[in-house]
Amino acid sequence: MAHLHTAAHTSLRGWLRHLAASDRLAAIRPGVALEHELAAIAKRLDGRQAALFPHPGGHPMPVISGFMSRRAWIAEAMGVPEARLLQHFRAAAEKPLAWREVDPAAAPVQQIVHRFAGGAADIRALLPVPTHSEHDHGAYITAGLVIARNPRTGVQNVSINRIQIHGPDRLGILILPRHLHAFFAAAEAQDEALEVAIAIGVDPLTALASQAIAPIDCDELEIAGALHGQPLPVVKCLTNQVRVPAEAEIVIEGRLLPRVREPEGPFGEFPKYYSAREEREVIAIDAVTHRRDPVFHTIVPAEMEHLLLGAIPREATLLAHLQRSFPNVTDVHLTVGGVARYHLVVQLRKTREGQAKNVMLGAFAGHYDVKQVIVVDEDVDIHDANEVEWAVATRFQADRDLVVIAGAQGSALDPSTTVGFAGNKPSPEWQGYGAKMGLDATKPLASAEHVFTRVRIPGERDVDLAQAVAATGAAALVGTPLQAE
Ligand SMILES: [Mn+2]
Repeated sequence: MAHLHTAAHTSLRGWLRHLAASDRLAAIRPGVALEHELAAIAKRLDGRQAALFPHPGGHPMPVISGFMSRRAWIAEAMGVPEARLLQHFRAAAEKPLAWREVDPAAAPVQQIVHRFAGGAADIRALLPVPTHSEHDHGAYITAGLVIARNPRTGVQNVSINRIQIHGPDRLGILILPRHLHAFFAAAEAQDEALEVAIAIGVDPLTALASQAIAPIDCDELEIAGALHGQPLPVVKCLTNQVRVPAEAEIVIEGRLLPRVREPEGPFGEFPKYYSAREEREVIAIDAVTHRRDPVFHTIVPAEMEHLLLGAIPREATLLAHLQRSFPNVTDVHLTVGGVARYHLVVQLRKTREGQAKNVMLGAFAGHYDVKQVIVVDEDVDIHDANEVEWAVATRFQADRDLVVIAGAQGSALDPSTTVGFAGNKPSPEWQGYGAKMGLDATKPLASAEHVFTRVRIPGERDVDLAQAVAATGAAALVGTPLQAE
């Protein structure tokens, strides 16, 4: 189905109705178990249909999963052709649109309020939080947009962090050394808590915007506004100063506690391995607000929704980064097999010999997670793994076209970087220490006639199979089995 420049989908419920109308939303039988069964069903439908779970574990609040599990769906939510996905995201990230604050009365997310003071509420009873993978410590919020304010400037940051349910009013959280980490470090240095809000159940474009690789003083909700083509309506939390999407399904209001660490994990992460149980930051819950009939969103870890949410903003950033030095880089793709983080394919309109190696060095510098770069020519479809392998098979020689850089910074979640630490976990400054590999799979600019001419059958692309295939059955032409000798 072709969806050319239509309006962007700015509401989660509108998007779910749109998926339902095109047979992309499966209604699951009521009452599946929150522990493993829900995630198992969502995983089996991953990339084919989103799944809506009524009464999961008997809970009145339904769970939704997998509504962003194809690249084409995300382009459709943006209202652009798939080929324009990265440029469109990049344009929004470069030109954010300030949000618009609305009154609580105009904010669906504050229709129902649960205050937690004095043990008045229990998060475990309020929300249907699934347990996903086999060795996960327990129930995890995996699709929560964590919003916090820079303690110095008040500018907000948005990130998705994994959040473990610790107790009735307590959450554990993994905070990687990025923007939220910097805000909390500043608050903690003053012995102060950091106010946070966790928005669960937002529209696809707001979720995608939260993953933008943006400067620390950029509020990702403004990128959401740019993707929507209109300012995002936000509302002030009831117990703190954080502004949250007014149209969200659910918001948890709370505080990151200074000088408090509690065990969090293990948890099955995007590389399809577990990350270990360690002492990590803790959030105390002050309130939960939600719509009258909320839907709880869960992302099944390491599946397509998780991978694409990370991949598209990274691809957009890497493409912009490369094109600043190499305007003849035409496209990039973080492959699914490379966990949408580690393996990058770059498409290049090569103009000089050796250029592919410069491009791969630029890509390694673009993001430390990038571990392998394959550079191919413009005729190779970088979204087709067979095409990329064909280019490596026929245009690459390891002694000439391979670049290996030893001892560089990589992803701390890549288990192969722990080998050689004799059973001990590497200390933080050695985590992710590993090698980079680049493959120049471009053909030479000059070669003898037909050496690198790709086989093509004239007219192949123009064949109209509906016209070419005869209406009469083939059996009449070849005889039936009974007539055969
Ligand atoms: Mn940020």
